[in-house]
Amino acid sequence: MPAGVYKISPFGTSPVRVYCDLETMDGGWTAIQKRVGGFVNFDRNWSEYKNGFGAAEHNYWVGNDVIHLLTNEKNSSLYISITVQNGTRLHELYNGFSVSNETEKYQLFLAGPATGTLGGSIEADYLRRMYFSTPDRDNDRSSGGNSAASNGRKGGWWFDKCNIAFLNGQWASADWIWPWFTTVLKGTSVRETVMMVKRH
Ligand SMILES: [Ca+2]
Repeated sequence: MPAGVYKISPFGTSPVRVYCDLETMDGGWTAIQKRVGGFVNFDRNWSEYKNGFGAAEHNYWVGNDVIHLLTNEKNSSLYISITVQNGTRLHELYNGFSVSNETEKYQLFLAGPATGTLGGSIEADYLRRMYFSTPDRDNDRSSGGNSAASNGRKGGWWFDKCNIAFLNGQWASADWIWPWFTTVLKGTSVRETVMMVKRH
């Protein structure tokens, strides 16, 4: 079974098309986010992030409800990779990853230790227990506004008061602030991103 797009039905849902990586670290990875080329806009509202958008062949967000279903048994790992413009693929692995349901604002749980080449321990500290925000839904920890709608962001994510990691920014833009602090600091540096999950 080669890497590619497959249909899954997590816990009896209607089939969802996902990209599967069958090579990285023994394979078995289901991509919940994938971006290459940037021709799908990630500046989307709550409902779109809930239900997913884009196409698994190139650029997509699988949907927060599906991410919850895939991870709610709390036995999943998260693998993130960012390929930068010179072709170097940086990655980070977290042994624990889950996302709660919509009522709980898709709260993120992330457990270390983080291992990889992106450098992810401070990201784990920032992301851990954050709620999901979108431009039309402010669940961040900033009382001054909505990070998901601010300049340099404009996309759904688990924002704190600001962010030091953000993979859903404006593609190839200098305004895409900090895809991954401290290793990938501008959206112009990003050629490809993938977020993948696998059950232990
Ligand atoms: Ca706020």
